[in-house]
Amino acid sequence: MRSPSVKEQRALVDRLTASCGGHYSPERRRKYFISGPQWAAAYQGQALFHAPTREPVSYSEVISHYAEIGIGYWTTHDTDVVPTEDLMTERQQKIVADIKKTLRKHGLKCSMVTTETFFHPVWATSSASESPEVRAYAAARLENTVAIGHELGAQFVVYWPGTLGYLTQGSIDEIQTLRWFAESINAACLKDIALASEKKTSTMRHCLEAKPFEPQGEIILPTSDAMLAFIGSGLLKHPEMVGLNPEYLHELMWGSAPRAALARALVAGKLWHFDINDGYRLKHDVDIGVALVNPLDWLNVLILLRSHGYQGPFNLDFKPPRTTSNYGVFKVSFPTAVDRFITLWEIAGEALEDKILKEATEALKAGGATKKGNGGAKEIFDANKELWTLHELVAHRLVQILLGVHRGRKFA
Ligand code: GLT
Ligand code: MN
Ligand code: MN
Repeated sequence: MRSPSVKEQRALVDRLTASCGGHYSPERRRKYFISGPQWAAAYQGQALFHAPTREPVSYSEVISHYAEIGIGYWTTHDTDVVPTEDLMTERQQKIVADIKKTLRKHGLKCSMVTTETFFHPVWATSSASESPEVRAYAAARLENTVAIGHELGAQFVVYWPGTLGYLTQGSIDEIQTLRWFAESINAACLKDIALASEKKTSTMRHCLEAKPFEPQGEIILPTSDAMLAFIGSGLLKHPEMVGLNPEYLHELMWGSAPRAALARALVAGKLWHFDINDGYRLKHDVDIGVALVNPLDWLNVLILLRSHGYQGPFNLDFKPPRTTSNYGVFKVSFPTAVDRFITLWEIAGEALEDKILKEATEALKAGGATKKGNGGAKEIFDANKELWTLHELVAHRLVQILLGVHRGRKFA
């Protein structure tokens, strides 16, 4: 094959993307509560051992590209759009006013805002630091994010506590740290209540996001389950305002089953926001696009969420790989991620309607008919033992549905 020029490379990417067999229309994509983070689209490909591979992208570019693609909601950290030194100044107000205009112009809504409490050196001892100045500054930053959220009409605010942990055992007092962390969340909730009553609007949903490690070796609130315990610990003034933003990969990173973690959050009534992506068990936060690694698990996750009426946002918290160009971020990364999600959502709907799965689950729930014996263990087991083979058949059927085999594959 002849080596293509850069211009030909773009044409090749376009042609092969189109050859993948079509895509959902922007109108259709907008029907889902799918949000695109500013930081995901603007990620330049840098990491500890990696220099950036992409040019910076401004919020207006991100918002206009999301509009073209059909991503209806936009999410951001405070410092994704306002430089740290401009926060809580008039300069911030100007930027926020411009963002509002840009969102309106492109027909997007801001659904979530979040505070960056991990990147700047001020957070080296975390936002729940021993230093009272750092803690007061952290609380002010959270309150400021809530104010930005109200200004932009966001319903959700997320807190990923980043450096809330340690590299060396014993260097911090965990109990004190948890109390201090709660103080900032309390300040944010009180600010929210005050703003909502002043503006006669509703309060926001404050969502905690866990990650088991990175950037610290040990994290104090490493999992969604730990965060559920924290919400119920008595340290929060308004636990009813605080819920979860689990991230798919963060649950895999500690070796759990994300679907089970989501189920526990649903049972607690705290699954409010969901970061969607993919990656590998017990490894790093690689933030790969949704369903590129574990499509079957993703199908199962969406079956759970569909059947239990999850109504919250699906936030595309993935990182386009370093090998993808600036052009590719908006031509390939985001549209294909959205389309894989919608396809799996639709397939989850098909699975819920599948006659074989329905009959199998109903039969399992009915249980095997016992004869009129004494109801002992052996009798119960004997009455069910052929029925329970259906577990494996259910798994087989789900794979068939994922692969589209149920639509009719010729086995010749
Ligand atoms: C950071 C983290 C993400 C969080 C973002 C929100 S920041 O990129 O790895 O999972 O959702 O603070
Ligand atoms: Mn996330
Ligand atoms: Mn992640």
